Amino acid sequence: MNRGFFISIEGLDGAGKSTQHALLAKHLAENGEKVLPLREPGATDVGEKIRAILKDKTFQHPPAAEVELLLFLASRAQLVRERIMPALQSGYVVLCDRFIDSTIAYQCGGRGISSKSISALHRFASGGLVPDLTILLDLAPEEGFRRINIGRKTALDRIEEQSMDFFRRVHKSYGRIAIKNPQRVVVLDGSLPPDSIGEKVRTTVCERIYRFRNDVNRSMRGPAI
Ligand code: T5A
Repeated sequence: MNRGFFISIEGLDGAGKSTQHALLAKHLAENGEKVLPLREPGATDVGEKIRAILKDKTFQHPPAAEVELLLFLASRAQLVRERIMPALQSGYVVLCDRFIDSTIAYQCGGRGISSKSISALHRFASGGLVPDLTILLDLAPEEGFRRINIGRKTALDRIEEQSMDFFRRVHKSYGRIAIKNPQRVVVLDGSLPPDSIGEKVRTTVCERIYRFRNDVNRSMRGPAI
C-alpha cells in the first residue's frame, strides 16, 4: 500500500500556524509531493458549517463545554472519513492546521474536560488516527494575542474572546503534550521570524518523511537473510 504521511501543525491562536502551513504546503508541492492542506475545524462542507457555529458569539446561551467538544469532534469525524483517510491511502502528505492536540489543549487544558473522555471520544470520532508528526509552534499567549489583534479587520470570535488565563492554561497543556509525546511532537520557537521557522519546519518534515519511507520500504522487503 502507498501509505501517505500525516502532519499536524499546532499552537495557540496567533502562533503562526497558518503562515507555516501555507509555506510548507508550497515547499512540498514544489518538490513533487502530492499535498493535501486542511484545517480544523472545517475543510469539508459539513465541517465549515460546524466551524461557523463554533465561532459564532451571537448565541444568547453559548454552547456548553461538552457541546463545543462534540462539535469539534463531529467536524473531525467527517474530515477523517471524507478527506484524510482517502488521501493517506493514495500516498498524499496530509497537512492539517490543528488536530487532536488542539482538543486536548483547549477542551481539557482550557475547559477542564477530562483527557480520558476526550481520548475515548477522539478514538470514536477519528478511528484513533494520530499524526505521524506534529509541529508545535510555541509562543507566549500574550504575544499570540498581540499578533492576532494587529491589523485585524474583523471582531474576535467566540474562542478568541476567552480570558488570558484560559490561553495560559491551553499553553501549559501544549507543553505537557510535548513532554508526553517526544517522538511525535517537535517543538519550535514561534517567536522567531517566519522564514527561520519555515526553514526549521522544512528540515524537520523532510527528514521525518525520508525516515518514514525508509522504514516502510524496509518492512515491505522483510528481514534481511
Ligand atoms: N479549537 C480548535 C479548539 O478549541 N479545539 C479543537 O479541537 C480545535 C481543532 C480555531 C479555533 O478553534 C479552537 C482553537 C482556535 O481558537 P482558527 O481561526 O482556525 O480557530 O484559529 P487559529 O488556528 O488559531 O488561527 P490564527 O490565524 O488565529 O492563528 P495562527 O494560524 O497560528 O497564526 P497566523 O499564521 O494566522 O498568524 C497570525 C498573525 O501573526 C503574523 C501573521 O502575519 C498574522 O498577522 N505572524 C507572525 N508575526 C511575527 N513572527 C512570526 N513568526 C509570525 N508568524 C505569523
